[in-house]
Amino acid sequence: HHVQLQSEALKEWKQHIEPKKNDIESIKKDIVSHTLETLCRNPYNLDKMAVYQATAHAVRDRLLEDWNLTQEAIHQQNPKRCYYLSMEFLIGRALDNALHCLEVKDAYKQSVKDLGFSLEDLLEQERDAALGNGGLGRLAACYMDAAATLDYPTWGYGLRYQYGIFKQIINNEGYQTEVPDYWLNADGNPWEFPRSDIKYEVQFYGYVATKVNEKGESRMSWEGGDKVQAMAYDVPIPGYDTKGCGNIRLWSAKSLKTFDFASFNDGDYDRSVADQKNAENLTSVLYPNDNHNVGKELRLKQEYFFVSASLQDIIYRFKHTNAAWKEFPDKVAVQLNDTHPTLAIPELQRILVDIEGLEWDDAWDIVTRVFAFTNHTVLPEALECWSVPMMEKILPRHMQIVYDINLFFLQKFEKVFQNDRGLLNRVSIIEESNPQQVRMAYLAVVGSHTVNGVAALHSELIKTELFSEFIKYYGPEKFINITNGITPRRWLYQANPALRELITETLGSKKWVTHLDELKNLKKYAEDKSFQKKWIDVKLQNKTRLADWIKTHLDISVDPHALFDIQVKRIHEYKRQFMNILSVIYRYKNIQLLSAEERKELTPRVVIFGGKSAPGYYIAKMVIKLITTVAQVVNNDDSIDNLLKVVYIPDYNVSLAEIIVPASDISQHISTAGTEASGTSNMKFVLNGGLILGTVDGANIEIRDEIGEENIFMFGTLSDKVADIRHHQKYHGVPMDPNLQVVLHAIQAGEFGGFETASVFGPLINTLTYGGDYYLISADFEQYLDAHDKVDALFKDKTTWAKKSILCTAGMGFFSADRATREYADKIWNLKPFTIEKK
Ligand code: CRA
Repeated sequence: HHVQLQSEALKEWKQHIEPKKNDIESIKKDIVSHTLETLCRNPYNLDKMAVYQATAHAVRDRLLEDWNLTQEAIHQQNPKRCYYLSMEFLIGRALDNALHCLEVKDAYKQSVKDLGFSLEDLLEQERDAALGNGGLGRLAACYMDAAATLDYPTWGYGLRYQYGIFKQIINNEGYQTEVPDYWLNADGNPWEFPRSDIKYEVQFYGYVATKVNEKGESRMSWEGGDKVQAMAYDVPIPGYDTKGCGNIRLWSAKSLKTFDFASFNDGDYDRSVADQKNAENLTSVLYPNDNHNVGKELRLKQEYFFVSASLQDIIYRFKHTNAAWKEFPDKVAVQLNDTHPTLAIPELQRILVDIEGLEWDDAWDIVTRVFAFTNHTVLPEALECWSVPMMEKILPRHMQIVYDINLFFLQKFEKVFQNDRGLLNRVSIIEESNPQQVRMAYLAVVGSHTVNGVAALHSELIKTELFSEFIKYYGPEKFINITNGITPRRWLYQANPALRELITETLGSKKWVTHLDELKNLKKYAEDKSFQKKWIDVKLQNKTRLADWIKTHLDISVDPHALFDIQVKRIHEYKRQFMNILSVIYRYKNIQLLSAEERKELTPRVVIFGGKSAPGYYIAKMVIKLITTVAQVVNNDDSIDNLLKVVYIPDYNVSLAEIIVPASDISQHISTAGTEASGTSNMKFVLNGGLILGTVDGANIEIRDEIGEENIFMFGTLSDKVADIRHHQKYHGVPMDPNLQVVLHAIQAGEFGGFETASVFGPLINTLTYGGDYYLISADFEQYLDAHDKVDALFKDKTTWAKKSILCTAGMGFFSADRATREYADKIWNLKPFTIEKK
């Protein structure tokens, strides 16, 4: 680090800086001066992007006041801090969110209007910060919002990918194609602060030697290899109703001029220049897999780069307080968001033993009191494993340390469970395959003091299946549940202005925005006719907003009075979008058979899909193709009297979710029981008064318990029955549901896209037949269709529907990210809020 200078004069002058003002005249001046000075644009040379940028800079100045206050307060109070390590932060747009959190949106709207622009237009200029795949990354963003709002001294750490999750294009043939998301385009990103003074070196490759340290002790030392530089970028995270402001520190890889030519490149100059470019590749792209692990070398390097830089930064800050190492766990909590940052465990152990000279056991005691681990999935294909030879090459010292961690763990384990070789093999951090693999989830369990699942059922499955052998040793207390939560700021206050106003007016205050339990006071209006009318009107407004979007962007006309049935999430076999579209085909064929009289009785439906498939996930891509093909046929069939429309919304992302979520009558969360750890969009839809059609899985179960089982449509095989059915189907074939059979025949007969297209769907259909129907689509199909019938019937009864919808919103207090974050702080981090003024 560079020399830190102190200036008394600067300290003195700091007192004279006037706080920014929020009146319209001041805001206009701020925007204009940013236009002229920050952007060097003039009134003859403006566009919406420039005015957006100027407005964003004006808002960010206000955020920064809070940011600086916060850092000062935390510095002075020196509380225990928590660091949330996550390879993904799916933030979305920042401007609208900041305007709402600072409660200056109206003033800005007027100011921008006075200057000749529309704020809504400007908001549309912003690119999403899409540094995540799906639920896991969005969860991290929601928790940062909550931590900032609750004044927890919590920072996020992540990677500053130059390319976020790809942009999805649905081509003319109805297939997904991918376009890179270069979100840090030439316009620049006003929401990040480059910290050129905060840089660390990160090492790769090399070898391990023994060295004698200052105390004369012999220690291992990691020598040679490659070095890459990590530079910090800070992203301020506004809190609501507080002067506090949170932070996510993202690392960007830069090449180092001081390259280790001697030991690695051996004077090979041109190669070393090429390697410098390679250094920057480290943080160029987010891996676009959701719930799927690929085991690529570059990914391992990203993970280590991330944890190395973050730990160096955390330790630098800790050392600044002159505390002794044994106090580290009292000052620092680190949460590992899934196994992606698990290398932090051997990395901290390495720093403490090799560099700081602590004894192994003392170091290990510190490590295991600092880290806690959140597991987000039980799907085997998602569990990270790294091949031992790869780790040995890239991180030779860490591999040794992992072996030692494993050895000491197994030795202790063996004392308790003697003479059970099989058991030792099953709990070993090293899998004895060829090549051997490091089981990262096991390493995370052994190196953490607490392991949590993300919904009640999921946390049970962790104990009974994933980590069942570990319970025998650690006891059950180490494994806890913290059900996921979502931020009510973005997902109701910001995304649903009409409902926000109705709720605030009805409850008489905005307390609900930070105390979501207050929503329960809506229950008493559930049967109030005039309230129901307003409630229904809000929903209609939001459906109209979405219908307009669909008309403008996709040129499909949908009737806002029809039932909006929505499934938006990553495309995955376990999420069963396939089952959904098969039921749509069933509905379509049924409508064709109905008489004019019968058709009058049917509820018109708009079935909306959205979501990205991993680029290499063939079956998921076929599901998209099937949906778009069915949409083509159905939407162009004039004979069905607009009773059915099918819409595929391309490039589903956070910004689109903000328009889609408030517009659902029904949303579908229909994973095979036991596969969806929690789901979080289920919470968003219900919070906005949408009913759920779902399976008995993930957080659906707790949503049911909170809102009442009469207010949710649930169906399907229970999780404890799934394994038996799979086993049976594997050996005795899949009993094909008769209605499903009809649907599959229709596809095979070329009713959707002709014979040539039908052959494209062959492999997809085979997953149900020869493939053994692993996700139980056939087994659940009848119950699924029955549930749809119930939805249709109930939708005709507007009053009952409105009542249920109100009770949905009213029952969602528990699912606030504030509650979840408090649980982490109380049960895992032992963290208290710091003191700062309220707004
Ligand atoms: N894919 C789960 O599948 C869960 C989120 C956040 C997931 C979701 O059910 O809501 O995490 N798991 O807890 C995951 O990413 C690596 O595992 C997800 O987003």
